[in-house]
Amino acid sequence: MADTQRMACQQLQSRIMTAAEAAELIPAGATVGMSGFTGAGYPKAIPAALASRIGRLNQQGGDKFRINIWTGASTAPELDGELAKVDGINMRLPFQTDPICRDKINKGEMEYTDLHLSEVSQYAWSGFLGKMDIAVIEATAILEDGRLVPSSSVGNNKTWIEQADKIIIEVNHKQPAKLEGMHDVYYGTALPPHRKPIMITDPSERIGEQYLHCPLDKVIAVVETNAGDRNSPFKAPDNVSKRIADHIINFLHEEIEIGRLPRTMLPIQSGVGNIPNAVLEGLNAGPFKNLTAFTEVIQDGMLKMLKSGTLAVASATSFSLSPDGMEDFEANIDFYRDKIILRQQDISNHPELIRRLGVIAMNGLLEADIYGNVNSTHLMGTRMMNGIGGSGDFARNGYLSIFVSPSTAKGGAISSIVPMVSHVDHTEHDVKVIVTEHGLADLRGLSPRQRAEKIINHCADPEYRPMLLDYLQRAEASGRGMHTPHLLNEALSWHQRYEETGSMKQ
Ligand code: 0RQ
Repeated sequence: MADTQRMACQQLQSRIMTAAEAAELIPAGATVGMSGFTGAGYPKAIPAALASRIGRLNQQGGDKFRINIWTGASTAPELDGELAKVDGINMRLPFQTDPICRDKINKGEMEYTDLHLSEVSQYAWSGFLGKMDIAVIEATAILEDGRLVPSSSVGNNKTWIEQADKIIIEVNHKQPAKLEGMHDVYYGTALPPHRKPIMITDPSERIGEQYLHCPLDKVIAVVETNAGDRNSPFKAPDNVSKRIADHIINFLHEEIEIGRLPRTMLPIQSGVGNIPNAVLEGLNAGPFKNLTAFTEVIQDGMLKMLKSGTLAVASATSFSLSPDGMEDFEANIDFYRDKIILRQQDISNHPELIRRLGVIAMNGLLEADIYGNVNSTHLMGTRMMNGIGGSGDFARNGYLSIFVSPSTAKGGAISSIVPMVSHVDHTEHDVKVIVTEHGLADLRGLSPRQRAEKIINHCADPEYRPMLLDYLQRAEASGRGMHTPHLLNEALSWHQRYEETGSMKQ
């Protein structure tokens, strides 16, 4: 596609305008569906233009100008950060990672609802969230007939385009033109009782179309941009990440030897971050060939695996690449094109597909308790970190759900293994394996007390082990309930101690 062909739709030529002009079309109180998933494919110009308008208006006093923002997942400082800075966000959903947003949420100045990412479009379709006024969607190009070539994420864009009364499109000339053809947008979804099976039996299968349909009469503005995605660098895997990765890789080898995993493995899902990236690097260094990924996000490690042949195909909804990863992707896009499929997030994270394919899910945790319940969202039970994201979609429905974390945080002041988690995202019934740098606890088929022994002895930091064993023994001795023994007046005392003294240590 030549650059001049990025805006091939004649009918929309008259609606081309500046970001500031387009931002004027978004009224106070609007619910706006924006594109964007893990720092990819978000609108680059309109959010900042809107933030500067909101900032001006809010300085004049009177009622605050705020909007509700729904996205695919996290975006970037240019969107969440700019709008949060001017207090322009009322309700934010379904996932964010922005420090300014996080601060506002935790001060009670912004509403936030974090949702399972597979479920967001169903919520919108069912009317659970109210009406969407405007969709602001980044595209790589607009075809002659008005269909959109999606950009570096698909996320909820199909749903936002369908649900919104009005649509604004940002055509980003910086997005590689050769993204065209990588997407698979499925138009067969429906609400119950009209649902049909989703016919994917292998991550490589395509069931949809390469483009997003876009009703031209709803398009009120087109803005041309030329800016790259957020693309944050990854830290090189440190010793802790490498040890966690080694435990997982040894475990997967053992599962193959025992015959509980096929030699070709099963499709992998990997959360974003340094530990998951280290696991991917570890898999890449091993003997595996032609693996598949059925995941949300394609990160640097997956590109390396595709290049080496460790991975044959990756199905996701978005990229989350470092600057080096992006450079490699653009330079070798012809190689990657038929090995990467970007789907909407209600398909990339679909429980039916995750269960059918038997996905091996690997996600991060903030804290786990001795019985295997996992908190991946709330710091000390009250303050939001990021959100559940897709971890619940994959953890509950995966063949194996593995949760990873360093055994301590804040220089050892916090133990990641605690008597009782201060918030539950993934219950003991969903969590199959927990891994820290000290070891791996395979919890399958164990009773709560057996799980506790394993988690404490395999995963907890040695400094915290005696405290955890002491808690367990005293809870058992209390004679209250021997199925899941707890001392109710002490179960959250470690968190309380941290809040009061800055350390969980006694
Ligand atoms: O803060 O850097 O200020 O010290 O939390 O901790 O160990 O660097 O972990 O970056 O891998 O994130 C669960 C948040 C882990 C992530 C979570 C502090 C710690 C540090 C980060 P500092 P780490 P990671 C796919 C799947 C939910 C969404 C998900 C996440 C900071 O994995 O958001 O899985 N998961 N999505 O010091 C207080 C504790 C702590 C703690 C760590 N117990 N209490 N602070 N920290 N443990 C992607 C999508 O869904 C889109």
